[in-house]
Amino acid sequence: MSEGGRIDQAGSVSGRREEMRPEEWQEVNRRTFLAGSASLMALGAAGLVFGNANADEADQARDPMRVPGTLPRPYGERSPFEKLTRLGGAGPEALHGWGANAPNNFNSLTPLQDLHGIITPASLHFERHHNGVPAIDPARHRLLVHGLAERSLLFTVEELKRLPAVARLAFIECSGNTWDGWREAQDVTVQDTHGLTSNSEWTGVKLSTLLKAVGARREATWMLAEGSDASGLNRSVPLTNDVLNDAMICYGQNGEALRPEQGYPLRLLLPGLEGNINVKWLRRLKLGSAPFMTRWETAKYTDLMPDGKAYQFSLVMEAKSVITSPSGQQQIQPGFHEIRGLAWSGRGRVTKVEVSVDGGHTWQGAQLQEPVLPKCHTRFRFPWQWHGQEAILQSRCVDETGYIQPTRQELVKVRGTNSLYHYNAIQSWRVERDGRVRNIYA
Ligand SMILES: Nc1nc2c(c(=O)[nH]1)N[C@H]1C(S)=C(S)[C@@H](COP(=O)(O)O)O[C@H]1N2
Ligand SMILES: [Mo]
Repeated sequence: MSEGGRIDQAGSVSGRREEMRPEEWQEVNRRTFLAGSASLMALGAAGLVFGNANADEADQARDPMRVPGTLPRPYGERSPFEKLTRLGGAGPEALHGWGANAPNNFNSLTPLQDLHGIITPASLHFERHHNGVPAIDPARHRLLVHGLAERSLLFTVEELKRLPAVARLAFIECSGNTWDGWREAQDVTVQDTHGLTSNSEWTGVKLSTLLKAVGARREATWMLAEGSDASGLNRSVPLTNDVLNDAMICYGQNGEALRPEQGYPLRLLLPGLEGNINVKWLRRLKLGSAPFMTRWETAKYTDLMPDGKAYQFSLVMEAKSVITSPSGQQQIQPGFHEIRGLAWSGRGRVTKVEVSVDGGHTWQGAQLQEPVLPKCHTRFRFPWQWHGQEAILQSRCVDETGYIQPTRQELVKVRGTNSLYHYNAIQSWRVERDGRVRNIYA
């Protein structure tokens, strides 16, 4: 190679590669470690060990600078070193839900403890199927909109994609999320307790666009939404102003088509409302003037109150937050930790998250990471020094309506413990003297 780093006339890049000598590597490693420990000591992080980049013989054979890399792939995959997975979980619905004995009645949980930011990769979005994932050919799929309207319309997926589109970020949370709180499950991870919530960017057509197209009647105050899976899940949706503003029929998730597990090719998105009503594999919307009282909203997806009455159509997912690290079953070392977590509310934006490291005696504001969007996961951070003493870590969320996430005691006082769904109390993680983290019910 010639000097200069120019591209010559033949178009090949010329220039010299400036390489580090082994002595330089050693010097840099020593300095990096010292500088690193000095600056982290300022944060109180003595004891953090840095990986040694020193190149021994074996490492040299693997040196990515000495062999050409691989070619681009038609469809990307994560690094083979990344092992994060969803986890099958028998949630309250799989155990007690409608069709508990149906084949492929299944939950899977998002690994919240190791995710960054607010987007859940589609491949790690939690799943809830009452009868497995159907294989649907989008060319043959139809959406029927009918009932209390001037006309009935049958849409192909392509026709829906031609209509004006909208996109937004929103979480979907199963109302059975955090049911561990009702039954006081012991020694569980945050994936076990809170993994039935995920957050995506969704693209589709506004429901209101379709209601205009069919000429919905004034009396149409409810809508039946029906899925085309083997469970034939169907739910009544109240056509409130909030729903009319928010509801979408989605075909896009995080920039590509919905995953089969999330309802390919079409799903109903009702931001802020319980997961169950976000009907997947959507095939029919029927307008009516009263709820349709399907088995899903009478026999199941109701909340049994202390007086023995069942609360129906408890659809809104109230404000919730959780510290995702440190969290259940993790092992921490003394020193600096950034407490990290997620907060969300089905009623709008999160306005404040407070963190307690002393079991709720004192609270301090956490930093919210932008963007803070309505009905969307919001990430929070809080710097913390752990000196090896027992600590109880908690977070509590306040939303734009002024609602404050309750303690377990406050929640149980109103709701009793007969429910399976809609548990949103403050989560407590106890850090034991040896650094082991365990969930407790404070
Ligand atoms: N057609 C149909 N829609 C469905 C379901 C289903 O089993 N069939 N499960 C519901 C439940 S209980 C939840 S919590 C959400 C889960 O959505 P996800 O699997 O995309 O996370 O989908 C809802 N929509
Ligand atoms: Mo659910």
